[in-house]
Amino acid sequence: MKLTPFLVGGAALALTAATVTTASAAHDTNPSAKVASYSYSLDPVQMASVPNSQATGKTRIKSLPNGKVQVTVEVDGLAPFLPHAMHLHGVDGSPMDQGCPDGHADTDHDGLTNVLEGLPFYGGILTSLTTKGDMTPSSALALDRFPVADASGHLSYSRTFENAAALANAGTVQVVVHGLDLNGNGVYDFESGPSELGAQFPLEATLPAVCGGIAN
Ligand SMILES: [Ca+2]
Ligand SMILES: [Ca+2]
Ligand SMILES: [Cu+2]
Repeated sequence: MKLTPFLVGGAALALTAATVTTASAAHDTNPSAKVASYSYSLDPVQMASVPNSQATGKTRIKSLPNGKVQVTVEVDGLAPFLPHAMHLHGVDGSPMDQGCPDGHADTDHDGLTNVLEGLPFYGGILTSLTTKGDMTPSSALALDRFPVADASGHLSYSRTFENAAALANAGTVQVVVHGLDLNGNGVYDFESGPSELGAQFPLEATLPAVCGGIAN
């Protein structure tokens, strides 16, 4: 489903806000037409049968008139005390609505949707949602600079930054949060093997956990 951004004045904001709370993925608006704001639910990527995988949350992406982008992410149900790599995924310079992986993403039928199996859906990495420092795709797995879920598995993130790719694609990106503790032992380990992104990374650290975007 393609949703057309609303461009309305302040008088219509109350109505728009109500629309946002009842839709799983909806654009909302701001009194300034120069501010585009997009809110999405974050839904589990993995099937319900995958242990410790059913986190949920919400995200908001704002493109600000000063050329910056603000991204907020709130997730519940993630692996506690572990860092969670998060990215804006999409297609830089060629805005197209992709989406989050569906039940057909697991092409090797191992029961898990891997990062690379999700790529045809959410696209490549435009921005690494780190807590500090570099935010380019080269920080995609900089686990020492990603937010850490608290003792109850809640992750809260907000950062305002300049990033041309994120700004140009603010309305079409997917937000993907990674990291699942499949065996529930409190660490990312190699019991489930290494990530397809690099033998030094446990698969648990890179598996997509939740995803949200315009098409879901
Ligand atoms: Ca798979
Ligand atoms: Ca583990
Ligand atoms: Cu990602």
